[in-house]
Amino acid sequence: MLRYVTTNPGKVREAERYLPDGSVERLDFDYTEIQADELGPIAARGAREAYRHADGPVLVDDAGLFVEGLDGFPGPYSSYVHETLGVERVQEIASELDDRRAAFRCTLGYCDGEGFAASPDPVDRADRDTAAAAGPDAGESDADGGGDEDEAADADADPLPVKLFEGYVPGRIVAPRGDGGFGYDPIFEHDGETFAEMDTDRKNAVSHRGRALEKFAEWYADR
Ligand code: ITT
Ligand code: NA
Repeated sequence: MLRYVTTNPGKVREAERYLPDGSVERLDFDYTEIQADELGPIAARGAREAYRHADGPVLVDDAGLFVEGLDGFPGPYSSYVHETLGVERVQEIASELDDRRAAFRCTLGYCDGEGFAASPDPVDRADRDTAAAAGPDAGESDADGGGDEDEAADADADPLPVKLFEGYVPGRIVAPRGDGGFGYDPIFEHDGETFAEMDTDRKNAVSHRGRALEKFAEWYADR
């Protein structure tokens, strides 16, 4: 049994569409989210902590909203900003900006205590999205830049292997519309619709989490 480790049931609702019936259950565990400027190291550390807690295979899901006109803020701080400012005030702040483009990013971290034959690296970055994209860490050169040092240092400190899968979707911040989804969905518009106006399948078809889950499911099927 794979445990999808999150305090957020909305994430599991989306994830279930990608995994065989009955093969995944939610583990409501609030792993430590380290402070970092990228999602990868947060997911890697979280996956190791969750694996030790669950004593079995786990998938953690770290996501964030990166607003272009705010240099990628709130990014890795999206959860804290959601709890403190809230969606409405993030939208108000964004409405003052010239550049309201934004992106959602999702990093899944898988850990089952084993190594990964195809990827001798404890943290495999091969699945990283390299699309030219909104957000401060977008683009290939940045993606291969500073982050690797963090991962290496992280890996040195804790050699338990973690495999990462990343997904990204561009959009823009708009006044709230729709009542589906969760979190920042009402203010994130993609292709003329907010994520809160889409049902789960349509959000999955374009979303950051859908892209990451697709990569994970393909890899996991051969595991
Ligand atoms: P866990 O960490 O326990 O999984 P969380 O909701 O705190 O749950 P994140 O830290 O990954 O998850 O998410 C950061 C914030 O971004 C949080 O406020 C989420 O509600 C929001 N968020 C994540 N994915 C989202 C999505 O697909 N659509 C809208 N908001 C999302
Ligand atoms: Na969180």
